[in-house]
Amino acid sequence: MFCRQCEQTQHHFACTTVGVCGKTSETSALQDTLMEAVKAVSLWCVAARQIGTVDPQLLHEANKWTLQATFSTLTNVNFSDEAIADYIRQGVDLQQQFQALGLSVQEPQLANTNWASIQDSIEELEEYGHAHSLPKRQAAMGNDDCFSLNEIGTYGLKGACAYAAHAYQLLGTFDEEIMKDIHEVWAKLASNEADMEGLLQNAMRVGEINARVLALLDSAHAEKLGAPEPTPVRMTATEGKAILVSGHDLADLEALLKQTEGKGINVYTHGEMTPAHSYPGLKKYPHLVGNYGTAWQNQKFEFAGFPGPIVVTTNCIQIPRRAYKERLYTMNEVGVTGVKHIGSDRDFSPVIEQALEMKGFPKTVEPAKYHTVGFNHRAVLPLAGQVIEAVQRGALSRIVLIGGCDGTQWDRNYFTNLAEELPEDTLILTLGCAKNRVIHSEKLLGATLANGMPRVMDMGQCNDSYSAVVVASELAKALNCGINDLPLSLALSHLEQKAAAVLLTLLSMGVKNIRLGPSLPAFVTPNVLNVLSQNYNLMPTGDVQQDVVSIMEGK
Ligand code: FSO
Ligand code: SF4
Repeated sequence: MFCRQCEQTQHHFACTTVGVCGKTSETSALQDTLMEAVKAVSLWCVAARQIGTVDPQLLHEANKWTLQATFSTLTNVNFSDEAIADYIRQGVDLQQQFQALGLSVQEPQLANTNWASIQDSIEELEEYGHAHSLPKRQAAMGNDDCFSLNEIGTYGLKGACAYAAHAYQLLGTFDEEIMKDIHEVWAKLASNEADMEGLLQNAMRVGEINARVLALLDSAHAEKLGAPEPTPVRMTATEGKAILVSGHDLADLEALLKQTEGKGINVYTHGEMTPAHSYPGLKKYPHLVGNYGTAWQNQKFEFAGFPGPIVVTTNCIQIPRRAYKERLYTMNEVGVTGVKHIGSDRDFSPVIEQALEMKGFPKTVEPAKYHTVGFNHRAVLPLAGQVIEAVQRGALSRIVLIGGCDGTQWDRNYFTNLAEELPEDTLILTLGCAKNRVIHSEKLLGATLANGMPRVMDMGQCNDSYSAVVVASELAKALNCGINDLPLSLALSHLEQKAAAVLLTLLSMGVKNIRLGPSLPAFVTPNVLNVLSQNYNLMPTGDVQQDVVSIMEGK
């Protein structure tokens, strides 16, 4: 295997024997095959849209499959060889339906791969993946810098597909323009052409597509569940039977809340589900009692200690310990061999039965602790006047956004230290599971600015990154300046491909001076990094004290 798609990759080089995430060489090879199938189906979708007369049902199925199959290959999503092989087989079926239409296609060699002849066994599907591994594709392109740009586009587009899959979960429909663009970019990424300029533009196009996906997801959340509002969330346990929900998918949580109504079961959020408490359509359920645990990387201990079943709706899942495997349930694109999977009918009966059989929490923890979530752009923009006034009076020196992923590495403490070392007249916005590096800080707990506004405002899941885009754009408009002229700095903690998509979105908007850490991605070559530094002043996180000085100087 050779996988370097995420920040935790071995020795900041690549996982070559087994993934740091636990992914086996076999699963990795199957995922390589699946991604070749995604590109092949995308080539057919591009050709089909060009003639414009293809059965809409076939395109709908291809859209759905593209998003879900891609999502299954993100870091910490699917460790089940059977599930990945099923996605490949569905892709082969789609490809054959397109082939029967007699379309003409770019990259005919890939689009016309005779998958049918190799899909009899999982071993054959793996073999194909080994033959199309990253080093082989890199050698075929023959230019490491171009391949690096191809990888940047690939990982960013994986993240955008995951966000689009979330939007589909909520809406049940696709934005056809977005899907057309996603398929066109996969088709471009299928090419071995070492076209530096074209691949750089392609990466920025991924960022621009992802901006539209995030906007769609943002409106889908608000349309289905109401506008998020600042809401204190109980962070301590309540006596009684319990179910824990992790991942990002709010539609799944809503379905579980409906099915558990009146059953005497308390529902808790975990990790990236925490912002769920801010939605009127979810917080109206009194049995959504609070949050349990912290970020995804602590799940092995936290799930083991939870006295009820656990549902993981989307990323990030880790290969479970025996201590809780029997009460773990996956959904959607998530999969682990031997773990029960809730189907698309969202029938939670087995989860509910198990929760009722278990004891739950023996007593309510007192005193209770609370953390406020819900500073979505809809809640922050009404405060824009206060923010601008505070900036103009000199009462607010800078706004610092700390977003992205959390993870196990000790050097992610950079983000905690940065938040704690920033002067007291700075406002800290958090996003994604990186928030966990900030919200548990005793030093920042309950801190306020001179005008009484909270010093730390959490804008939501990484899925809510659109909030940062809206707030920055609106503040720039109100102050009649460019985004880069705002007293705003960004520090991104990246790990997986959703974070890559968000980074490309920010770059495509022309946002400069982003600090990226805790280390730079292994797939970025020195030459490509030079281009990104020159064009966007993208820089690695450094020494906290020095970075605080530079941030306060607007650098
Ligand atoms: Fe975190 Fe995981 Fe949301 Fe990521 S839970 S690390 S950017 O998958 O998706 O923020
Ligand atoms: Fe390694 Fe990350 Fe790939 Fe897992 S997803 S195999 S940790 S690079």
